[in-house]
Amino acid sequence: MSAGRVSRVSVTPVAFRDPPLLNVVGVHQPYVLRAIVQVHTDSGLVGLGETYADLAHLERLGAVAASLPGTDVFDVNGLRRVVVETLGASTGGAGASFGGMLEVSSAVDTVAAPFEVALLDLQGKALGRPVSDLLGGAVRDHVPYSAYLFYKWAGHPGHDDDSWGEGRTPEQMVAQARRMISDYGFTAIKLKGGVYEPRHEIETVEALAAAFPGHALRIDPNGAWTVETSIKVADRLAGALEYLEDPTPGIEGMAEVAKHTDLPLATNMCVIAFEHLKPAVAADAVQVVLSDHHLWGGLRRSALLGGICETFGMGLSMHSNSHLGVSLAAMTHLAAATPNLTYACDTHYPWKTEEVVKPGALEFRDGGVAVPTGAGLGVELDEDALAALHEQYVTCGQRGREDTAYMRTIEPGFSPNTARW
Ligand code: GKR
Ligand code: MG
Repeated sequence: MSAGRVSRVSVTPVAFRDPPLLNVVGVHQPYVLRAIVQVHTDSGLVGLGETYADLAHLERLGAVAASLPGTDVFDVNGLRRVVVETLGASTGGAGASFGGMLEVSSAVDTVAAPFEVALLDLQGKALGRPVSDLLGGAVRDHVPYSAYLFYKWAGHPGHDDDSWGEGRTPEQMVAQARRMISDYGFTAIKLKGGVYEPRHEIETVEALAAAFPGHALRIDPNGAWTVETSIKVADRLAGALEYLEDPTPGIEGMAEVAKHTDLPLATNMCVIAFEHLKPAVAADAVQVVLSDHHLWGGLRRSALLGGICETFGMGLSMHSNSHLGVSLAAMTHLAAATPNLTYACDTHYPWKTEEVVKPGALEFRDGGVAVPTGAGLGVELDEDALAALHEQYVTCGQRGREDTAYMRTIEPGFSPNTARW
């Protein structure tokens, strides 16, 4: 079938429920906002993409959506040109999508990403081949993911407890891990830290290591610790962790920590764009980069990141924000077709109770997801679910990711945790 040209593009913001997961900047709000992109062609195909949905991002997505008709579905470089021309000089403020955790200097990559994924979905549908084939071919047919643990409240204030209950003590965190592992078979565990005193978080990791021997462990405090604290944590947990993720902020800080430990340091915070690779490599600041196609400009540019990591002998893992099934499909195809992505990828998927794709194509089993074999991304939108989650977006009252502001409605004196030791 001919792929044709883009005839129409829609961008639909949706909201899905999220538990009160804690992190260094605060707590997850009751809903996660995402945008579902549908790119229609004059040959009758529809390609899918998924991305963030704060207001500044939605406005940019809308402007690109209006400029895209006429683009050849195989012209991914043409898409980028459209994005650059549409955004012009106004590319600032892209950090709004990350709840205050990241400074993103240009919105070009975050805006281009969902459209690029949709074009690849269309190419695959036209050719009758999965997206992983378009990325060079799957080198694995099952992509491992990690059990992503969060300290959490038992429920959102004013609401019933959720089914996970409180996650605060090491025992509660072991129970959280046990449920995720028994439900999905994960063999890697990531603990989101930066919430409590480092000593408490270390004890949690030690309890996890004792409860799940042989599982690969990581902790990620999102840059909450000083260099000194990070070095102490690295010393104490050296035998327990496969990598230590973003213990301290910035390339310089990470480089200083790296000088004092053999434990690989990983990041999705200080290397978040191609321009950060040169200084990070020069300083030997990080040994593992977490890719993320939503942030790095799409699947092909993420594959390029994989090549750069290979060139410089750095490992590759994958970062996740809260997401739905269109993103999970894209992440799975990318990981399947990236030979040096050898760590289990992150996913927030187990925390989610609502979905926009039809069931069946993406199942977590044996610690991961089988790579969809259908054409394109291999997932189909459930139009009724999309409409319901869009309605939820309209009525939920949230218009951005505001972990700190939400936390302050509950703990007025809260300021992002910079725990010292
Ligand atoms: O969902 O609270 C969260 C995470 O902290 C997320 O925002 C981060 O981007 O998953 C993340 C990470 O730093 O690895
Ligand atoms: Mg991280």
